[in-house]
Amino acid sequence: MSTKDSDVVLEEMGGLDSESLVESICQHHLSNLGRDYGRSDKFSLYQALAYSLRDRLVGNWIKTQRSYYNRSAKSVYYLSLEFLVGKSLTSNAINLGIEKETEEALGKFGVTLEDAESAEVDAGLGNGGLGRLASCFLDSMATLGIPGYGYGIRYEYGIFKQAIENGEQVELPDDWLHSGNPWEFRRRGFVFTIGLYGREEKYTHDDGSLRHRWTDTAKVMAMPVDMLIPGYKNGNVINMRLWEAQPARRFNLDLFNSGDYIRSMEDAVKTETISKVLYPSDKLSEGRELRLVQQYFFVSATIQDMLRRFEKIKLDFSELPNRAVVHLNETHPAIAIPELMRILIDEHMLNWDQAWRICRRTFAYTNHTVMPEALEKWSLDMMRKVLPRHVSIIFEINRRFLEDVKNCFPGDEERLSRMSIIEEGEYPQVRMAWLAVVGSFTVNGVSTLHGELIKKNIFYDFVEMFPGRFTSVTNGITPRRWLKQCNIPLSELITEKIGKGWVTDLSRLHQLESLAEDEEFQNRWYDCRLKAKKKLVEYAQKEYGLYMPADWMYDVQVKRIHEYKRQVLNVLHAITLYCRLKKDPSSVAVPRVKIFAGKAAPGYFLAKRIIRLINSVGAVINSDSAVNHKLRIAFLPNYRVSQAEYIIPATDLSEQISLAGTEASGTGNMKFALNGALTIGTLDGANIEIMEEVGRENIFIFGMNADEVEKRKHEGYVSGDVVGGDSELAEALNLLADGTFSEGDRDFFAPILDSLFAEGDQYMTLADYRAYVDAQDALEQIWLDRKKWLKMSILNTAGSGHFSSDRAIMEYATSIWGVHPMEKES
Ligand code: 26W
Repeated sequence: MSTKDSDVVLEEMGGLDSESLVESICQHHLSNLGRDYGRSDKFSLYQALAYSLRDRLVGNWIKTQRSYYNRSAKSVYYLSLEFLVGKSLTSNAINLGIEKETEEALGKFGVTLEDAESAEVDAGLGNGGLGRLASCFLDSMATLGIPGYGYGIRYEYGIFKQAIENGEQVELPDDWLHSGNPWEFRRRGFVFTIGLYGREEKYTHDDGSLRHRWTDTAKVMAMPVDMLIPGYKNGNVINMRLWEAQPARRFNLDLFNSGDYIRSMEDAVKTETISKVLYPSDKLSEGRELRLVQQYFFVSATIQDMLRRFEKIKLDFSELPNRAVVHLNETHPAIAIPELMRILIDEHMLNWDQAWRICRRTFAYTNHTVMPEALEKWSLDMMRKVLPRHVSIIFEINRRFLEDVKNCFPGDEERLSRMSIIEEGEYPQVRMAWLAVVGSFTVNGVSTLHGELIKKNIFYDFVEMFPGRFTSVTNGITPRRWLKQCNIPLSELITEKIGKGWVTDLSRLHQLESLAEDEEFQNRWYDCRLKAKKKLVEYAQKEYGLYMPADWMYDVQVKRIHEYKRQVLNVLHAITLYCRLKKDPSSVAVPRVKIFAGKAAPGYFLAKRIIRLINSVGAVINSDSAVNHKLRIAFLPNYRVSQAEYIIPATDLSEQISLAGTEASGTGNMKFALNGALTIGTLDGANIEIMEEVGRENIFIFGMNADEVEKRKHEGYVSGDVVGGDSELAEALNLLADGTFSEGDRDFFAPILDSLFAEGDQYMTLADYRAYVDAQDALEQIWLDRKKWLKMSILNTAGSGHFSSDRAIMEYATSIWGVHPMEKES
């Protein structure tokens, strides 16, 4: 069959009308599920519909991939150890442009799209912001027609499931693949071999040159598992390729033949652990061998896949940077730099300078955090054991780099040790961030402030050497999932007023500005917001038995639990309101429910204690009839993408209260503002840009800015000093200490109090307390002025256009990657 004939098949993979969908759903019940469609249920309908949508994506996926190939377009390889996908059913229906038809088709089976999606399990292959950003970026690349691929690991277990028992976090395995994944294609025939361990060997090549090779390695196979990512109504479908580890051979034949059957099986089991589980920490760099193996495993498979494609077009390797750009999402995939060097030098016999010139033009690196603990460093000993050849390449990169440093800054010995990729000491370490900076042509931060801060602190020495290398691209979020999909009433109202163009050109939301004071529009805006709140009420009641009256203010802080994000500051405010209400039940004007959600890294003791604090304070407040008519606390267990889709549209007040200078960007902050929540926040990360976009008068900014934080630290901040002058703060802290929230156990919250006093209050929670409480008091007055609040809410949505991931991806494409949107093939 010629390609032309088969293209007929591509077109025939399924009609987009509701009748064709009904037919497909029935067919998949028979062919894939082996079930009677007359006895379908939510789960079978979800699965059959997912297969039906996949049928409708795959033709366009093949066409998209072919057109990259036919045009030899330069493509982006977005390497990320995390993708926080969430659910795909509704999102794929929307991007295919068949949401209505899908609803109609499901209606024939007596369920809604929301019902069917409730049977889908979140793909939670990430920890938080960094992973969700990667997924928003793929949505935008597909939507804009930027040629590219997402690459990562197909973890068998994603981020743990959080249960709350006695107010405490309990971690449960996330067995997300338990009932299969209808979205993926597992490509058993397309595996790559990955080497590990072994040793480096010198030898003389036939041409007489002295060469190196990596030998005696253990072998693991990487099998691609593809998930299709459609663009919004444009026929593009890009690929997210996740690698699954498999034993090199079902049986290790040597061992098998020598009769050691059990040991050969043990080896197989060991290799399968590589893609078993996502590391659940977004704080400490783990330093574990398995994590390094995960990183190398997916990087090596990806670079091989990239070179396989490049070699098909039969160009000189020097052309590689004109055909591919490898984007490193954090340093997690930075081992790609020595890996590409190794392949070019050892396997393709390029000399060092040729190979290095190629590498230096191929990689770009995004930094996502200023926390020094999160900067990755690998023990040199461990790395030498796992990747001996790469270590020697890193040494050579470092040796040449330090030569350059010496030439640039003669006589500056200290600088050499600061800038060395190898950190000397009793236990020498490889500094992955330095490796990423040296090996990339661009390094970017994720907000304007963050971009400036990393230049001023962690990368200061490098900026002096490579001033042009550093930049920033402010993060963004996809307006498809984070407005159109999760907030249907509001998005329909917006479309009615300004047309549907905002979905792919979010800056058009500015047109709402002229309606901000229109009373009729405000009332309709209010109705939409109320609908979203009622939807959350129902969800929280059904899933968790929580009660939250829809006419109260929803004051929301949902994100990973971290000291720097200062959930404790929010709790101190809750305790202050509690104290006021105890003294005078009419002293608090605005009824509010403080909603919290978020996971703590399993090994992060204090974060777990903070979860317990939130729940304990909540238990006391919620059951006290003297206060619970005005104040409640709700902790929603197991925060995840699909839960965020309920919470965010229902939020009145978005808490973005990190210590200035600590949150690189934040992306939740953008999702809330887009949906019309008002922000109470510090001048941190992208909050600053949100303020600039929505207007200083439409956001509640409080506390120290990053410069003031620095100054205060420099002067010598003593947290105890602020308590004396603030009786409300002193009272709140006393209640924490005297056992009020811990059934009389005075020691229970001591670790939290110690962090605020004995350990110096690193995140300056107490220093910002008064400004925070004052800002809360002031915003209550605005809440009471309903018209004013609604106006501000509308102006927040209107000013959020800048935070589309489409804008962010266009910035990457033009100012970093040098790639262009594909014109549609005629
Ligand atoms: C090595 C352990 C580890 C794992 C993950 C360290 C650090 C991370 C991530 C960098 C943490 C993270 O998700 N950072 C967040 O990235 C978002 C997307 O750029 C930003 O919006 C957040 O501010 C930043 O905290």
